[in-house]
Amino acid sequence: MSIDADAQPPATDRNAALFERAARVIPGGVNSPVRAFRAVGGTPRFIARAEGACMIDAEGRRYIDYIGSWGPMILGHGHPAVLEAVQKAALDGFSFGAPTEREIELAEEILKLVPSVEQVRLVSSGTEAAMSALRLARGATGRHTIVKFEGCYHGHADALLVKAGSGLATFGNPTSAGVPPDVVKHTLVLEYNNLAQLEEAFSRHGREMACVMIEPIAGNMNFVRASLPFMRRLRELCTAHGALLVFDEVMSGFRVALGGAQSLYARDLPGFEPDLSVFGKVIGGGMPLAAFGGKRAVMEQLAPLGPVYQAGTLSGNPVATACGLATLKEIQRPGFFEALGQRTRELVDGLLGAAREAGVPMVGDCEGGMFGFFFADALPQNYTAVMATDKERFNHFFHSLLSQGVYLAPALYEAGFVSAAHTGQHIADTVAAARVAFRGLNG
Ligand code: KE4
Repeated sequence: MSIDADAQPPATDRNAALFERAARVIPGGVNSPVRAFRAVGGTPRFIARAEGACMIDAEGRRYIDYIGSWGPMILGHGHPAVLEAVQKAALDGFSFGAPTEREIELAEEILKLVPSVEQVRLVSSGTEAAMSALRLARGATGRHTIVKFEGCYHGHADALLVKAGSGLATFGNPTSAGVPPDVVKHTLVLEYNNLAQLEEAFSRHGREMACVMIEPIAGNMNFVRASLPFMRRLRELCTAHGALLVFDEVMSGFRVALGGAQSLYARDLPGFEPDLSVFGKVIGGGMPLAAFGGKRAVMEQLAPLGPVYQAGTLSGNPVATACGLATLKEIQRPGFFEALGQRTRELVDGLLGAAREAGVPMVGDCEGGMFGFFFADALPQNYTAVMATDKERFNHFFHSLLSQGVYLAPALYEAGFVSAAHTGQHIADTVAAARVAFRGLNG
């Protein structure tokens, strides 16, 4: 394929210079690995500022932003109401280490929007929320075994950095150095959407299962939905065996719908709800804030009421809660998700239409403000299928769009995000850039 993937800035470019300087003092030059562009190659862009649907890099180049800070920036960058709320909160104080009324307000807002949550605990990152939910599930059930799915990411707590063992439905192996095998020996890794494995896992291990943790729409496999039959059976099996169903909605929560992915499953499976939910990203509006919540009987196992310890210096931080609350207020405006969903659908349909015109095999899906696409003939249903899609074609596509001022997620296994600040013109410009990229892919 002839696209010039070397759409890289010259070494004199400030991004290249900053990357070189960063690498001297920060491992890999980044504070989170995916930002280093290692999956797609090339030089990461150092962002100077962002406004609305766009980011501006150190060279002053403007990009239409489909990362949105990996989900939080659902309103776009610099929304006036959010900015005002943060500025006002900051003037009142950054952090007190004592309870505040705004933490109650945010907790009440989450309970209002997510009926399955009767109590919620605020923390500072999705990793911390998922790790805490896991400990709570184990503490509340008195069991050790946990189940996760290959391709789902729940942050970097040791017990969750696990890949499937050899064969099906086996206890996992660490995906990271520094995680002792003992720490993951209770973690069972199954294939997403695989009903047979689910049945086998519960028949063999159901009695010792504390919880099953799942991304209900898997954004860490780009965009893969859990099928209705799979999710229905998962709920039934968890209930039958006394295992807690934990929805990791760090990415999908308040992003795919106002009530998260669980509200979509409840629409199709009357009465459906998880036992615990994990949130992040959107609820902080770009500030460090995440949460986990669920049934009161389970949540009251947490210190200081119960025996499960969990804590945090900056948990419920006054400035972060102001940012999150202002964001949650805006996304509740009438028609917000209808408009966002239409804009995202317009993007995906535009990209797929351009691919079809160019004879490039491409599939895609979206829900609310979250989308994904694959260079393949059919939507993947699990991690193995995602990783079998055309990575080289994705990477060429990524760099062609980046060189044309469109910033997609720099890895084929990452989802993309549209904000309320994206206009029809942003979408049209993106589709036009895709047409140029597809001409190159066929050249
Ligand atoms: P954080 O600790 O990064 O706030 O959240 C961890 C997490 C938990 N659960 C889900 C479903 C998530 O998607 C994440 C984090 N998502 C990644 C994007 N794939 C964040 C980007 C990064 O790691 O830099």
